[in-house]
Amino acid sequence: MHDTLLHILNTTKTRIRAFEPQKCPEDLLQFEKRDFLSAVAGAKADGLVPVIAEIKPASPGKTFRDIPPATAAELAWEMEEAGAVAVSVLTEPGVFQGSLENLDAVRKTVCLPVLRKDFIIDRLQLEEAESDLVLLIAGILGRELGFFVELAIENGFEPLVEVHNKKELHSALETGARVIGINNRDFETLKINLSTTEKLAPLIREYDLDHGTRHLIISESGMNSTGDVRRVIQAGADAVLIGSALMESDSVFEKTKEFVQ
Ligand code: IGP
Repeated sequence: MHDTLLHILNTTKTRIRAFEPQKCPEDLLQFEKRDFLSAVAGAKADGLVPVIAEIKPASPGKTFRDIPPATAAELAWEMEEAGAVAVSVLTEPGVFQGSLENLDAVRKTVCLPVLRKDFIIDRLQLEEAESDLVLLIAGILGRELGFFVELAIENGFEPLVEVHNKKELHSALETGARVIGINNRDFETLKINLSTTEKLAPLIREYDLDHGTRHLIISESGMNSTGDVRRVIQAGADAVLIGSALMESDSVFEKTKEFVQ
């Protein structure tokens, strides 16, 4: 087939997908916050792995794909169709090549809860964009973590507090956050070690037993196979956050499905 025709067919496919009837009522699409905790509980009840699928154009030293807003919307739609419980959207425009426009396009397209993935260091960042969850990185916010957790909650967000070691975990547990992300990637070396989840998840479960609380544990980064996912779930994670493996695959739909089932 001629290249031009192939191109037309491809763009037509994109156009048709873009006009797929929206499943959510207009008001829900725009304004109401979507409940992440129920989404996770629902997937578990169905015997599925709760997967937060991430739209990530690039990561340090690596470019995956060019993702303008229309493409972000299409990828999110594939993730939703494949059974993901939430979509994470990088909005950091430099190293990760993300954008607030991508976040906006995704949240208008799917009904899933959407996580804003960025380096939040200023309260203004909590006012500039509409998302359901917001990432707060304990290692970056330090003593201000508690303040940002409260601010996020006041503004209607579900804060996902990211930790990488015991010290950060302890400060996360002192806040009112219900969702804790264990990042398997070390920010200093950028190396992945899934044993980070195996080390920290049991400490959260212990804390919960002692305090009568129930945190939701998300294992983040470095998972490439269903074996990897099984390993962190076994360690006590309630859900997984996967980016690179999806961005590198030919079919985001198929790859997401593989992790979900
Ligand atoms: C996804 P991976 O290895 O599947 O692409 O990881 C996600 O965990 C990662 O993008 C991430 C991240 C972050 C990105 C975790 N914490 C903080 C930017 C900022």
